[in-house]
Amino acid sequence: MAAPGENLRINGERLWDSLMEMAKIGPGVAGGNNRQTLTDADAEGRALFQRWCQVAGCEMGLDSMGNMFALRPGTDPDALPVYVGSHLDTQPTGGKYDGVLGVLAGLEIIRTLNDMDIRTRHPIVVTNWTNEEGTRFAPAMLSSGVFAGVHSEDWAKDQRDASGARFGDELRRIGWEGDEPVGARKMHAFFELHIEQGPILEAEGVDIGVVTHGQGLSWTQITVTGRDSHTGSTPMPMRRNAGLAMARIIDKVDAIAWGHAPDAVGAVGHIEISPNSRNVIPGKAVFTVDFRSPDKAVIEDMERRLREQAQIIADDMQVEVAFEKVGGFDPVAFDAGCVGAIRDAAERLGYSHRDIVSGAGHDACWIAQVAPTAMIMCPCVDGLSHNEAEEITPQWAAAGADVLLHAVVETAQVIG
Ligand code: HGY
Ligand code: MN
Ligand code: MN
Repeated sequence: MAAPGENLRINGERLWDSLMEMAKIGPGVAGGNNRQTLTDADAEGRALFQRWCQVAGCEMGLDSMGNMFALRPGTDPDALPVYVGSHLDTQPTGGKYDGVLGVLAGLEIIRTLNDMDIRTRHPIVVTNWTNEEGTRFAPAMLSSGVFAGVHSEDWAKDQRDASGARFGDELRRIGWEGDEPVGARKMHAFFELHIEQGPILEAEGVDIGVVTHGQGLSWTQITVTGRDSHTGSTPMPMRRNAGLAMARIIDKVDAIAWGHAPDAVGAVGHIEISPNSRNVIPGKAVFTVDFRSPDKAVIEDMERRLREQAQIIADDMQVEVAFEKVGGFDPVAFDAGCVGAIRDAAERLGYSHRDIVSGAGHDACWIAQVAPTAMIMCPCVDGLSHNEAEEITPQWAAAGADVLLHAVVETAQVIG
């Protein structure tokens, strides 16, 4: 396939303006975003993205999980489309670029091809995957997981947020439940541009991460049940303190991850304690353990150690402990052909690049199960993400989008 000329570049200013415009929707309290999935802010961001896609001449498809697909026709109607995209939903204290860069860089590719009147044989489709973050409704990458056949649609739509709201009801309430059967679409390839969300590229002064693999993830929700009682009048030996048991288990999570240094990671970011009253020994604690590693056997070993050690703590403290796997996926190797197209594009465009394993999970990790898939990463300042202070530079955004443009256009085959 003929490679595009190295002078084929996106319009970095236009991309940056679109990122800043989208960032106005669902603002956080410290300069980032709180545009959680299926909220009114999510609906507003979707509407803006749809308007931009329509102005760019795309036809918008919408499936029954709310996944959005903006199609730019190719010259061969029988050719499977090349998909590009990511997610517009954010963490509650999220940044302006996590996911959003990948969606709007996809739109920028369409805008650039329109400007230059370039036609491709394969159609190109820009995608917004619903609920990548998994923060309001677990698990992460929920709708790309349904698309890839990993989760059933019914199970996904029955997921509930902390207030008890049901995913399917919220999707319908915001008016973004489509008729298209989820997963019906077939892809020629899928490319996702994403900020690294870690420190490696910036520390090494490298413009482009050529993502060869995504590390695996495991989410175990633990429920500890003790007994509510008075913090003042209950003698220490009589207490069945679910909060203290949780604290001791969380300490073990950290030690288990360190036990598999340097690649494994572990933390607890979600904690619910009840009755959460200053003068009541907590009788219940619910929390989610997040383990990750590039090695599946290490993830399984960390899960096993967690259950063993949590059970010992529970028995010792006379509390009950229950475990529920609420999310996870195996380490994924991306498609060598797509990875090569990305690496060649970075080389052709003169951007420094290095192979990298994704520390975070992405929709591409599920889509890799149904189509040749690969990812591109750009650096982020101090490697910080899932924090309102998340920052990138316009140059990093443009470099990532240029490489995405070349990889997509080469794969979609330029006709003229
Ligand atoms: O959890 C993740 O890795 C992603 O940010 N949803
Ligand atoms: Mn993301
Ligand atoms: Mn994220």
